[in-house]
Amino acid sequence: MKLEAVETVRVPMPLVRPFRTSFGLQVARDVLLVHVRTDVGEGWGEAAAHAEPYYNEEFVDASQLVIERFLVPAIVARGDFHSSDLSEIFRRVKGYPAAKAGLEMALLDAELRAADERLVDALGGVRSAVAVGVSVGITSSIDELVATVDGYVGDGYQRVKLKIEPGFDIEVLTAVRAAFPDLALQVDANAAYTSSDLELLRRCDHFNLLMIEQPFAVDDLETHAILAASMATPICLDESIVSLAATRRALDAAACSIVNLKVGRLGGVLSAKAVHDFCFERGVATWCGGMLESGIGRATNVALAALPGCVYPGDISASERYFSQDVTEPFILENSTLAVPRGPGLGVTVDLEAIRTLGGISRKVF
Ligand code: OSB
Ligand code: MG
Repeated sequence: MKLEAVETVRVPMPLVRPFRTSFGLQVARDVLLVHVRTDVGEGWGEAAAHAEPYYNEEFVDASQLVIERFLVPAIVARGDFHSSDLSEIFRRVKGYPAAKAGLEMALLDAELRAADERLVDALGGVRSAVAVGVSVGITSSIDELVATVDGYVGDGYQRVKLKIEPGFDIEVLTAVRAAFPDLALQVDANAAYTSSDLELLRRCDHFNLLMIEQPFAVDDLETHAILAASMATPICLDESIVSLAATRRALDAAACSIVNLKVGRLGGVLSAKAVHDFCFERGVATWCGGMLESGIGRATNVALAALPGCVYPGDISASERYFSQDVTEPFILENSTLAVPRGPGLGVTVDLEAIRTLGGISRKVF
């Protein structure tokens, strides 16, 4: 394939409700899309970095610059290429996994459409619908959280993830578990705790949780391993899983027994698939995480979640849980699942009118 044109598109997308985590509050997504034209056709991708470098080092202004100044020129310099060459072409650029993921997604979309093949089939997905849950942000009161969870359960979500942080944990879990005794429940701390919180976190064993996600810092495998060895609830890593090598180190250190796959954190859906395959061979469960993506990134997440080793519900909610207007046809919840798109490539159609209405700003790169 040969690159003929690239544009980046920034789309301000208000969230239907604020999303608060231990690292910050989001009221809108600053979505970065990548649109490519190649000799075999067009494609769209999403670079799911956030506006600020609070989840990881990357932030969306930087992702856009890296795409424009380094990643696109590297592809152009190569001339003819295949999507499987991209990890090597991008290797010289350190970091910026969301930028790499967005460009790879757009090129995969173009390449697969030309071959009339679906992303889910190219990856080796085995499901036509994927089990999903909802990630619920930190609220200002426990009553508000219970009411919010109740709303999502009413919408049909059968798995809920609660964001926790010091001071918003045990009391919250006690109330939510009392209100929903049978709900599939898990928690995510986004690295908000330290080794002095081990005793507190062990109390999570009382709430029959599917897992505890990333209690400690990205590079603190040791404390994760200490916690994992001393409680029954499985530990899942998100932020720490930045590459295949990091995954191997985490598993060898017994720092987790479940791995969260994220396209924008791992540098693309192909490296997320490689981490999936590695975990699958080692008998380690995986699932697809989310970054509040638009319909473009969401389509990729749904395809990834169809892989056989993705055995826990994904953080891939219906479009309406995030946005009143998406940039593709909306993903709709059916029996706590989302259907895998049927069309070739990512399988979604980008709504240019919606991008315009939302105030999307396009910049020609090449
Ligand atoms: O840690 O999983 C996370 C959103 C943004 C950044 C990090 C995380 C999240 C979520 C929401 O939990 C997942 C989603 O619904 O997209
Ligand atoms: Mg997480």
